[in-house]
Amino acid sequence: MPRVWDVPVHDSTRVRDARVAAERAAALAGLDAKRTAALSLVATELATNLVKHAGGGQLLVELVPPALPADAAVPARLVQIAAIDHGPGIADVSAALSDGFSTTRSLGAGLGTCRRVADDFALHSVPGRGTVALARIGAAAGTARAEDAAAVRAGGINVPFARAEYSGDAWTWVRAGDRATLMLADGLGHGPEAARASSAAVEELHRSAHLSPADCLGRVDSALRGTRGAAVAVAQVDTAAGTLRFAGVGNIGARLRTGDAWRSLLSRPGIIGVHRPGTLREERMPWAADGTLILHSDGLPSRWTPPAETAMLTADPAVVAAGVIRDAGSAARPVRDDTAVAVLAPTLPERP
Ligand SMILES: [Mn+2]
Repeated sequence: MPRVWDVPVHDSTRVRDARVAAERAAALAGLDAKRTAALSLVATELATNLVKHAGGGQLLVELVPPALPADAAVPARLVQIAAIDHGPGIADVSAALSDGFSTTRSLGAGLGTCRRVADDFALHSVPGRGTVALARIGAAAGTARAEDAAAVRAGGINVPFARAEYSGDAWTWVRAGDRATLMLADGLGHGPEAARASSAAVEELHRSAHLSPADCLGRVDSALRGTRGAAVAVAQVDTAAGTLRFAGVGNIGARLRTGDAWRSLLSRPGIIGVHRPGTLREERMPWAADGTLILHSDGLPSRWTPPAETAMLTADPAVVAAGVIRDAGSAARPVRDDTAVAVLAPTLPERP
């Protein structure tokens, strides 16, 4: 089930909470002592930075599939830490990532060390708007390498309603040959029963990724019988054919960027596992080499603005997801449900 630690970090007493969350997630992901220590160091540094530089923020710790997955029926799980703030931002990101850099003469490890010990590390900052810092550490180093990657990568962020332990939303992705399949499921309501439904959908996708999106949905529908059901959308990119196929049932938002324009992909009414439509229809469209696809649950306000700036669009997909959630939120629109955002984007030839 999608266990997420949502740690508000507004003063230094919460840095310990961040570290404890990272250590619990490390245990769940089966990290050894060395990798657990690395993760703990990253959590401490990112949480400390939230307090010192951003006036506080949010630290999300969860288990995710790798951004560049190997072909595998059983997905590797990494621990992902995302630190999200509305602070003043970092004027010079590359300087902040260099070893020994400190704006407050801290004795902390520094972001340069975080980048070195993490399997993936990304930092996106806009002066005046805030910063997203993201790290992933898995049980074994180098499980996915850029050079053997498919042309796409994926990432996401999952925020449980009211800081619950489990999110009723879940997302995953899996590769089968030239096909990369991204799925987002929103279990009806929230809490553990919703989480059970969306986790069942994730497990089924890993058995069905060789199928078309409509057939995946059919399998997921069978797998979810007896659960309370879920809204589910499946998007499949065939990188060799340059096509995207999409099928969704229930309230999952989907936006596709082609060129500079974003369009919505529509799901059909229904609840997977409870009452599915008689025919599961697929939409098929070209997938541009620089395309970006964003799937989201209805915890995100329906009116949100997709990212436009290149630095964000070329960032790690989970950074894109974190930015979408951060920039869609406002005090005037309190969140009333779990919120998950999953992003499929091109793999960059050169990663920082
Ligand atoms: Mn929902």
